[in-house]
Amino acid sequence: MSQSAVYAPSPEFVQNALVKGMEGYRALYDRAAEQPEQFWGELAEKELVWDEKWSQVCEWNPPFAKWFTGGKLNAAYNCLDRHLATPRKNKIAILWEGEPGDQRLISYQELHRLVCRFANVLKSRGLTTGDRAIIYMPMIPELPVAMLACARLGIIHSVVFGGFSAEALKARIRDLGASVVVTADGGWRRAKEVKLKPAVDEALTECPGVKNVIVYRRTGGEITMQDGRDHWWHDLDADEGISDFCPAVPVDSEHPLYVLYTSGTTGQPKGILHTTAGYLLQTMMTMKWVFDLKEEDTYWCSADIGWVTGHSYVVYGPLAAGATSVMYEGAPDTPAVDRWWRLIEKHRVSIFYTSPTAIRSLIRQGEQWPDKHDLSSLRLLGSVGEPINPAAWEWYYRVIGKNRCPIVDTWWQTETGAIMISAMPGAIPLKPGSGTLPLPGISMDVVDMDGNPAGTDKEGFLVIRKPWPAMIRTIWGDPDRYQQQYWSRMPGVYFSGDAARRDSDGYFWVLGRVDDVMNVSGHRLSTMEVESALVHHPAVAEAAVVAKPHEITGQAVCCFVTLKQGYTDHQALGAELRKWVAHEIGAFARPEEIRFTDALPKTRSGKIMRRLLREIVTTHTVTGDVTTLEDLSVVARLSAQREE
Ligand code: 7RM
Repeated sequence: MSQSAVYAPSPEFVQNALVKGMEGYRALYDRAAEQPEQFWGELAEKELVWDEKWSQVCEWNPPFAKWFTGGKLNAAYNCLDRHLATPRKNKIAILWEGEPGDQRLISYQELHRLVCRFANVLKSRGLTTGDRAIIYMPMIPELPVAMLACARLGIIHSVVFGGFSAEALKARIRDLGASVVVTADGGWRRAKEVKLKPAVDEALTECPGVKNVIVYRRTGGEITMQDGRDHWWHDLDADEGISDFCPAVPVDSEHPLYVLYTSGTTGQPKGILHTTAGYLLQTMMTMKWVFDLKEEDTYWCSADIGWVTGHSYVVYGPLAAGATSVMYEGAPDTPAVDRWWRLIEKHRVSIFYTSPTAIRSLIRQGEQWPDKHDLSSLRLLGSVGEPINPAAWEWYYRVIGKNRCPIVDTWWQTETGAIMISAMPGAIPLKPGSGTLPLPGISMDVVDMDGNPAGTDKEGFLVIRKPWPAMIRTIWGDPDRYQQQYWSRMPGVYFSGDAARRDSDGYFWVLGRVDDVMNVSGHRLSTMEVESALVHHPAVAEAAVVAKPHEITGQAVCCFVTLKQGYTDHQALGAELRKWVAHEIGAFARPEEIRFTDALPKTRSGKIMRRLLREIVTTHTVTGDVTTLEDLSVVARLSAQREE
C-alpha cells in the first residue's frame, strides 16, 4: 500500500498554506500530543469568544469527558455577532441557491438579524434554555437560521433529514421530548414539490408533547394548518413585538448544542449528543486546517444539513471561521446533470467538499458535462462519507481539479463531531484512497482484538485513544448504551466500528464498517432498522438485511424475507415491501432488492447468520465455518436462487 501513487502539494500551494510541509504538521502534532491541555486551551482562548473563561480544559472520567469546564459562551454569538465588529460584517455568510434558480446572498449582518428575529419568535412561543426543538426542513437558509436561533437561546435542536418518513420523525420527536417542530410546507427536488408538513401532521398524532409547529412557506403548496398548534413563520415574524435583536444567552461549555440521530447496530436510532464549546472549537479549527481556509474563499460542502457533515461543515465550522458557505436546495441533475458544475462556475467556488457516492454518479454522466464549464476557481477538493475508490479519486483529481487541486479525504463520524483524519493540504502528501494522518490533538490507532497495535499493513479496528473536544458526550437518555457501544471493547479506548490498516508511512486506510451498519450513498442505516420495518408488515414472517456492493451508492440494501402462510404473490409483495420500508424509514432506505426465501440461514441457537447472506450477495458463494448452521440446504438454495 505504501507504494501507491503519492501526490505532493505544489510549491505555490505550500507557500500560501496555513500549515506548511511535513515539518509544519509534525510540529503541531507533536506539541498537541505532548501537551494536549495547553494546546487546546490556547486555541480555545484565541479562537472562541467567551462570556466567562473556563477553569479546566478537560475533565476525563472515562467514558465521560467534559471540555472547558466552568466556561460560558454562546455558539450563535461565536458564529455571528463576533464577526460584526470586523470587515466580515458585510461578507456573504450563506450563499444560497434554490433548485428553481432563486438565489439569496445573506451577509453575516443579515444572518444575524434573521437569527435574532427567529430567536425572538421562539421566545414569544414560550421556549427557553434547555427545551428541545425538532427541525424538519428543506435546504433553505431558514434551516441554519432555526438552528442558530435555538443555539442563541440554549434550546437543544435536533435536525431530522427531510428524507426521513413520518414514522422516523415521530420516533425522534418522542425520544427527544421536543415541544416544538420547525418545518416548511415543502421543498423543491427534481422540479417537483416534496412536501414536509403532511409528515409532521402524521407524526404528531402520537406526540402530545409538541405544543407548537412553526411552518416556513417555501413552495406555496397546499397544506393543512391545525388551529392553535400550527403557525406560519411569517405571521409570527410579523408581530410588532419581534425585534431585530435578541441577546445571546451565555451557556455552560458543556450545555447541549444539539442531538443528531444516527443508525447503530439495533433498530433504535441513537441520539448523539454534542455540547457547545469543544464542538465549536474543533469544527472551527478543522475548517481552517483541512480546508486551508482563506478570507476570499467560496466554500461549498454539498451535504444536506440533516446529516452531521452539514451541521459541522455547512453551518457551525464555516460560520465560526467566518467563511462564505454555499447551500444548494435541490438535486444535482436538475434541470440538467451539470447543475453542480454550473453552481461552481457561477459562484466561483474555490473549495468543494462532497462524497464518493456523488462523485461516482457524476462520473457516470460523463466528462463532457464538467468540461462545458469553467472550473478554474477551484483550488481544493474534499471527500467524506465512505472510503473513496482510487478510480473515483483519480477522476475527481483530473477532471474536476485539473491535476492542480489537492483532495482532502476526511475520516470522521457523527460521534466524532469533527474531522479526525485528513491531510492538511499544504503539509501532507496525498495517496489516493487514504485519509492520510490524524489531525493535531487526535490520537488514533489500528488495533487487534486485544487492543494491541495491529502492526504495519495489518487490518484491525480503528480506535481513538484520547478524548477530543468535539466528541460525543453521551447517547441522549441512554448513558449505558453510550458506554457499551463505544467504550466497552477496550477500556478507555473509543471503538469507531470501522476497520482500517496503517501503512509503513503511518497513513490510515479505512476499509469500512465492522458492524451491522450499512452505508448507502454515505447515509448511515442499520440492518436492524430495515429488518424491524419489514417485520412490521403483515405479510412478513422474518427478515434479514445485508448490504450489497453498489457501483454508485457504495452499498445497497438487500433483504431476505420469509412470508407468512397464504402470501404468495412475490412480484406484488416485492414492490410493496420496498415502498413500505421507504415509508417506515425514508426514501433513501428503499431496498434495492427483496429476495423471498422459505427459510433464513440460522445457527442452532436461532441466530440469523448474516455473514452468509453477505457472502451470497457479494460473491454468490459461501466460505468459512458453517458448522453452526441448523440447516445447510438453506444456503444451497439461496446461492442457487437468482434475483426475482
Ligand atoms: C461524516 C460521516 C460515519 C462512517 C464512518 C465510516 C464512513 C466517513 C469516511 C468514511 C472512509 C472516509 N458521518 N466514513 N468518512 N470511511 N473514509 N473519509 O459520514 O456518522 O454518517 O458515518 O462513514 O465508516 O464510520 S457518519
